[in-house]
Amino acid sequence: MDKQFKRTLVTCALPYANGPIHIGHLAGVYVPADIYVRYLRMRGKEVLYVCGSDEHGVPITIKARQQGCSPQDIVDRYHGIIKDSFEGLGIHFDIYGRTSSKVHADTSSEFFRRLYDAGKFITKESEQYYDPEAKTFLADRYIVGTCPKCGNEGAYGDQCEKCGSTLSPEELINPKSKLSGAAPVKKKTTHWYLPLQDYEPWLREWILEGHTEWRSNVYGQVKSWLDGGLQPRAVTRDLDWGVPVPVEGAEGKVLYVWFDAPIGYISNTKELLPDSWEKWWKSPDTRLIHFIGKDNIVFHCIVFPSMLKAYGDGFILPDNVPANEFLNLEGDKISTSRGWAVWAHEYLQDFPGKEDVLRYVLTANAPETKDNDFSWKDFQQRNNSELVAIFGNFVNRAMVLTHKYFDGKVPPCGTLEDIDREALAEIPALKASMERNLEGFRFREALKDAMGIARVGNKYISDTEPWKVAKTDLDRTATILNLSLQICADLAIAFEPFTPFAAKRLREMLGSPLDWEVLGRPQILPAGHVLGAAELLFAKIEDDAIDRQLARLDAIRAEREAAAKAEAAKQVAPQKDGCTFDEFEKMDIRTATVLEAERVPKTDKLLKLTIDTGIDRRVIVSGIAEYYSPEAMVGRQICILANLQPRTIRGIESKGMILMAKQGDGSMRFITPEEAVCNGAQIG
Ligand code: B3M
Ligand code: ZN
Repeated sequence: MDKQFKRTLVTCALPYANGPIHIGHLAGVYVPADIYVRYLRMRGKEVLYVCGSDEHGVPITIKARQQGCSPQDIVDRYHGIIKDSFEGLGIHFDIYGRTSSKVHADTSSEFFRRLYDAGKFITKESEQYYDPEAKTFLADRYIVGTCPKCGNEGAYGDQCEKCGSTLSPEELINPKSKLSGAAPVKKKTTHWYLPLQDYEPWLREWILEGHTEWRSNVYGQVKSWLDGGLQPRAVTRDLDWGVPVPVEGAEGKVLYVWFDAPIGYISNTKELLPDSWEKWWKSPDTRLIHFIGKDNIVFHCIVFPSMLKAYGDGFILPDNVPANEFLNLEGDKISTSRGWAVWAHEYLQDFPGKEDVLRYVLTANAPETKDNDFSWKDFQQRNNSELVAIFGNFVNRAMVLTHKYFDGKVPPCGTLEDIDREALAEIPALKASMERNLEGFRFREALKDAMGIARVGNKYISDTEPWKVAKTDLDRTATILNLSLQICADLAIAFEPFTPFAAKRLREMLGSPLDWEVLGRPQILPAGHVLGAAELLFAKIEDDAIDRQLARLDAIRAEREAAAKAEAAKQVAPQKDGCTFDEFEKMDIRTATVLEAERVPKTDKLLKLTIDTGIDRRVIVSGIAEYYSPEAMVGRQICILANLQPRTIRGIESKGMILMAKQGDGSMRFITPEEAVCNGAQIG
């Protein structure tokens, strides 16, 4: 790590308080940030760890409207749930603030005003959609209509959630306001814009030349934005929820949520440290790190830095922005609207005492360089065969044997053998690698290093078999257990950033505080040191717990598929080309009754039906076996096209065709007269 910095300010993206947080958020932002902060603290660094809820923006107002409550009710509810989820997972920010606070309103308002006074904004008049009945401008999300791409009638003015297309309100067919149902009209409105293009040369120099060490996904996104040419960005909106624009003539306007939210990092710091916040934001000795997801890169690398630059006054810029890619769930994109997610607060309820397991699995599979997948089977497997079988098992053996043979006291270390020296030699190398990886934001690799120490310990104790040696040589047993306990102490330190709950229990078992510096040193725990009672660090996760989670997801999938099918079934084919009455008259359509029915062997779709047509008994082969069983057909009255030319299907001569109603999803139902009629009645 760069020596020039005295302290580190770590921020995590402020979650929108319009829903709970899920594993995608945790893996993308909060677990890696927490690992980093815990590591820095173990190394004795001065760190401030800031987050809070993002409580403005249109989605919150929509949710409030849907639920018939105020936006404040919504943010109060989710702020509480999110805050508790973080605490539950051991993610303890120095402050978890909120952008609906007074300090935030004052700070962001002052920020805007200063840029305004300094002439840093331009104004632009544009035409925006307006609801003439509700008498308010409409955000794109507030306009619904038919998607021009897929025909979904509930598409939003910014996106169709069914086909995923990005839309603009102009493209919607038959647009309507969500507020009143009225057709929106265009109306002129004026907004303030930050002319980002003015900052382009400076951004190029600062990031493209100055921060080549940033992750390639982050650097690459910044480069493509800059190469594509920056445009002025509106920093205000016509909305009634947010921080009012603090200038004359701006009634009904608020700061755009992406203008005020990053200022939330500053205001939350101010809220916590009203007298000393500036040392965290305005000192070149402070290193600022933003942990975010990839969809937030442009705001943290281009927009917010340009705002800070425009403001001046010594504000520092991020030294790194380790943005992660996305986490999928069981092979599908996480989707809050479809419920396709694992929610943090539900996980904490379903798996009490297993906070570390989620942290561990999300780190082992962290989407650091590409999108990655979370699956429950992998979750179970990593717990059972890594945390339990390697880390937990090793610690348990070392502890239990020490209690058994040495009364719970660290036994003395005698003469070392090759096998001892080899095991011990691996640890400093793993430590050094872990440090490099943690400082380079490669948390998956760092976790592998930590797990490497557990593997060394587990292999050492398996190979040396102190439980056998104890029968003949207690001195040698003492040495083996002494070294094993030293490795337990190493693990208590190495795992503190990753699995802090287990690390704490392990430190308590070992009865020793332990700091980073001693990791890998010989004889961390002196001979004679008294250990606490042995307890299991991790417990096996059984199939039923996993099956319950999978069943929940299966139900969501089934529901989604059923909805998609029902939707497809509704699709109606266009009218065919015209036909003459004579052409129609040629067709002999009449009623008939099914006398016998059987499957055509070796096919899935065909039934062989023997029918009474009123004029004869004949056989028709029909492709309805997917929809009707032979038993269900016998005795049914149907309609047939009697004079269709006979065809031989699978060796059976089929004379005529059964009339079926075919729906958009391909499913079919036969047509039957409303009341029983005689066979052979002509239809026309
Ligand atoms: N609330 C977006 C998000 O959760 C946003 C982050 C704000 S960070 C200043 O993706
Ligand atoms: Zn669509």
